[in-house]
Amino acid sequence: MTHYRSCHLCEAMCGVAIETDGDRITEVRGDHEDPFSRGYICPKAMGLKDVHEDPDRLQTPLKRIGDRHEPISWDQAFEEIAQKTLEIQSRHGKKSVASYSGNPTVHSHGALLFGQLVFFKALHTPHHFSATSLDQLPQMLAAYQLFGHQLLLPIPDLDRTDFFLILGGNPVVSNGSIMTAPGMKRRLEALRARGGRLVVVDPRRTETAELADLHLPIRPGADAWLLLAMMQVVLQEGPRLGRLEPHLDGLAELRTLVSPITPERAAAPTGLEANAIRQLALDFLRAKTGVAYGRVGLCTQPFGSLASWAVYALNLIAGRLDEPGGAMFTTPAVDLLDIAAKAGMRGSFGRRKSRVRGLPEFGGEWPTAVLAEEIETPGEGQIRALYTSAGNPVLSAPDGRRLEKALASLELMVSIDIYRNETTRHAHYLLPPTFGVERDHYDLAFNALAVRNVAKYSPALWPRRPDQRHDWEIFLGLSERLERTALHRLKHAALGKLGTRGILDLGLRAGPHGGWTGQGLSLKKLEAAPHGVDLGPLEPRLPGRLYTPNKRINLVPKLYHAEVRRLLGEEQKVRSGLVLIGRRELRSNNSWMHNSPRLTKKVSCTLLMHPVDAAARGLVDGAQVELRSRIGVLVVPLELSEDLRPGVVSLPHGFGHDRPGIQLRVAQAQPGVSVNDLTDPLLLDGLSGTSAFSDVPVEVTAVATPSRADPPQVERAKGTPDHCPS
Ligand SMILES: Nc1nc2c(c(=O)[nH]1)N[C@H]1C(S)=C(S)[C@@H](COP(=O)(O)OP(=O)(O)OC[C@H]3O[C@@H](n4cnc5c(=O)[nH]c(N)nc54)[C@H](O)[C@@H]3O)O[C@H]1N2
Ligand SMILES: Nc1nc2c(c(=O)[nH]1)N[C@H]1C(S)=C(S)[C@@H](COP(=O)(O)OP(=O)(O)OC[C@H]3O[C@@H](n4cnc5c(=O)[nH]c(N)nc54)[C@H](O)[C@@H]3O)O[C@H]1N2
Ligand code: SF4
Ligand SMILES: [Mo]
Repeated sequence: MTHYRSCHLCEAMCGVAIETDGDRITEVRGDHEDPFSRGYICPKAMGLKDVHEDPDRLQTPLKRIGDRHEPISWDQAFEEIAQKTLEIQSRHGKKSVASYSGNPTVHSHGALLFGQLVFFKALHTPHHFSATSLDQLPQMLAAYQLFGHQLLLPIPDLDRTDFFLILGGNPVVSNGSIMTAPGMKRRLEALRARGGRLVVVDPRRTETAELADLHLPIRPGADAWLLLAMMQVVLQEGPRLGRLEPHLDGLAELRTLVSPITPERAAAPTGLEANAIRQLALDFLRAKTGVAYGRVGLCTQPFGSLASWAVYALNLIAGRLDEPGGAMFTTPAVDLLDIAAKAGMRGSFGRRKSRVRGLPEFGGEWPTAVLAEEIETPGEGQIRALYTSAGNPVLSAPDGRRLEKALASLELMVSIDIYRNETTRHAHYLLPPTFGVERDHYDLAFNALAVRNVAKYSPALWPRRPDQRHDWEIFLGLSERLERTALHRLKHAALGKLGTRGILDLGLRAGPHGGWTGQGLSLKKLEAAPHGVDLGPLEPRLPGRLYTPNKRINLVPKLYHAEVRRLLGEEQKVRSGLVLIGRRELRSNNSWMHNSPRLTKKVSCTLLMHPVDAAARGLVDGAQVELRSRIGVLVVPLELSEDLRPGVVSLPHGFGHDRPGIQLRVAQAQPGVSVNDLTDPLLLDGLSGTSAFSDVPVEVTAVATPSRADPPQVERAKGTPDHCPS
């Protein structure tokens, strides 16, 4: 039987055709009739089959007894967990409970709707954490500050642009992020074929940089310098405010702010030539259409918020915002951000400070960098119970070893996850939901971040077995037992009856393409279009789409003034020695797709280093080396590469499957090391508290007795973990 759906493994939303025989998947291929992806898939699509059929995937709720996990029923699990949670809250207060949501949450409409909107409310705690503060928070903060809504993110109009400037993103490998566009390589090649230019700013000559007309190997962490200097050139040359001019404030302030930051001045910190910076700014300004776009490498650095704001501001003053071929806003079939705004949730920043370190709240969350200390530090509000859902913070958050110890000290840990991995092995209760293909699917988030307005509903391949639960049913089951008043019972019963399908139908009908009569988009209409529907190119949406109270854009919100001063204050910072950056691999997905033999065959966890740096240290290709930061030491194989900027080394994240007690046999056989055993919870984007995984100071030395057979090792660094090196 053939099933058509969207692959939910990354943001690209490729249409897949899946052949099944009983409960087995026999084939996964690209769906040529999907109007958006037109048959494209990447090698990872086979992960849909491999994860579904993985014998290590958990199938039943588990309870920890001693150091073993034993199967229990869903009812027993829900009852016991709720009872223990309420008991801990009655002893230590509501705030003693916390949640952590990982990346796949965003790929499940059920988890998004019932996790955030139902379950979090039932927990009655202000302590929430997520992968946002390890990722795109600086972009959300900039959107909140400039456009009045943390989810109103501008998307590159990739298929119509003539000049695409990418900073800190590698879409050829990541398949695009905050830029949903299946078949990224094809689209970038099409850009060049129509005479457009692609420029990539990245300390490594990445797979995307390979395709570019120009690659600028910037020094890690210096993008704010580059972008501010580009703005200085644009303002000197004469900004193009275009259609948005009557709605903009703050141009004079921006001029004052960036006027001292000339290309000549930015040359030293960026490691780029002044002429190259000036020329880039002029080319960007003069191109027929153009867009600047920043992603993970731009966000997760010490000035990530400043750089993310600067990308948006540069687009604004070059006339690139809200224009075809520029950075545009989507008109999604389910307009989640508008629904959120109507419910009073446009975002928030700094309303509260974290208990131990005083980092700012964002959108009701704390930076994940403070999770370990909030568990470890006694006092009112100390976290004693933690729910994790679709996350693996032991491998994805800074100083995973410390977090691991903290997790082991919790009174209650509950994990909703399909695997027992480095994080969930610590759980007292492990609740495995159905996996992607076993549930229906609608991309609430990525349809709203796509380079065209599209919509597609994917039915489940099979009805779930009676002993399985979807994510949303787990959240509802727990909520029902946490809140038992008559009113809550009514609410839960109504939501349960509606289910994700009912809510989705309401969202589609209420959305900009929907309707309550037969005319507009509804679930029924989407079900009748199994390959998905195309709702047209992105269209100018401003000023109507703005959520700022005065419906205007302030080019330089106050927060960023202080950041520019901080940047200038660090101008003379001595930059010597090696710094570490990350990377992603095509056949990998953060920490959780390393249990597929077919995908892991071509994935390797090596430290990339420029031959010049290796020669200076007497190191050779393939040698085992010690990689050391303030936080710890890892032993990893070295891979020499001229693609790296000298002075920079690169290690991918998501590995380190050598921890005991996990159930991931393929991954364990090829464990690699976890870069986050080295990254530092004190190294942050100074404004938002996002972890700065880029620009981490490290040393690399030969291992005393080098041997390829050496297992990866970690030892704790000496010194005080609570003291920042700089
Ligand atoms: N050093 C360094 N660290 C990084 C990054 C980096 O570039 N460098 N990148 C950061 C980024 S961008 C991100 S997004 C984070 C990711 O950080 P996390 O979200 O914490 O980690 P993931 O590895 O994505 O883990 C996803 C988990 O979800 C589970 N899972 C998969 N599908 C489902 C499902 O349908 N339901 C449920 N309940 N569980 C499911 C998997 O088994 C896995 O345990 O890592 C961050 N960490
Ligand atoms: N195959 C695969 N695809 C994925 C994932 C995966 O793990 N594997 N993860 C998914 C997730 S959760 C996300 S968020 C997206 C991420 O999507 P992208 O952001 O496109 O992916 P990255 O490979 O993290 O790209 C970050 C780039 O920033 C560069 N960089 C590092 N430091 C700096 C710096 O200081 N300045 C500049 N200019 N560049 C810098 C790195 O060298 C790297 O090339 O990918 C998603 N897709
Ligand atoms: S690019 Fe992403 S959505 Fe497309 S097949 Fe690969 S993993 Fe799936
Ligand atoms: Mo991410």
